[in-house]
Amino acid sequence: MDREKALGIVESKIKGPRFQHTLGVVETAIKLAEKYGADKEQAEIAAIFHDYAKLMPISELKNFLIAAQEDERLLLYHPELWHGPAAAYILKKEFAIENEDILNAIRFHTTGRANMSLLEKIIYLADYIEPGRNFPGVVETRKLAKIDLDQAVYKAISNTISFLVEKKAAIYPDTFEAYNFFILNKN
Ligand code: DGI
Ligand code: FE
Ligand code: FE
Ligand code: FE
Repeated sequence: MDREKALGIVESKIKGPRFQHTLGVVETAIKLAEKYGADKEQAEIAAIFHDYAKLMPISELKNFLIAAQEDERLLLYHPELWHGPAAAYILKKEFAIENEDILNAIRFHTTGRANMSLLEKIIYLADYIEPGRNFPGVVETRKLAKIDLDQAVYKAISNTISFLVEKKAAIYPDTFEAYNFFILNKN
């Protein structure tokens, strides 16, 4: 699918600030792909669609997770975690996007997971550091992104976990496993 068509599909679904965020993720993901040697077109498509399902009603998201035979634990956690897996399912079913790495980058963009692929890391990080973001720690993470991809992704994940602990939110196992993977494999 080409860029313009993909952007049109997404814009009709998520207008306004959420679409501006998506454009920021696209720009950032392409830069990271260039820097770290990932496929730029794959990064672009994954970034364009990553939040495609963000504004869907929870009941609809839930039906997509069931249809996709997604990990049932997701349903026990916050619905914020559902839009990535739902978007991956819809892309495959409705838009015939078959590339598993693109689908997984979208699927895991909120939680991360252990042993993420290069493309998964790029989308996770681009979502965190795109120019419109202003979380505490984002400036530091942007600096790291220019030097070391793994350190930057680790920083984004550990910031997210601290943020979740602070607001007493449940932490999904994939989020912890992403964090642990970087700690255990640090050299
Ligand atoms: O969709 P976006 O807002 O662009 O970003 P996102 O898909 O990365 O979602 C970010 C939100 O998800 C953020 O508020 C933190 C939250 N999140 C990430 N991992 C977990 C989580 N929330 C819970 N409850 N548990 C997690 O493990
Ligand atoms: Fe998202
Ligand atoms: Fe994110
Ligand atoms: Fe996003």
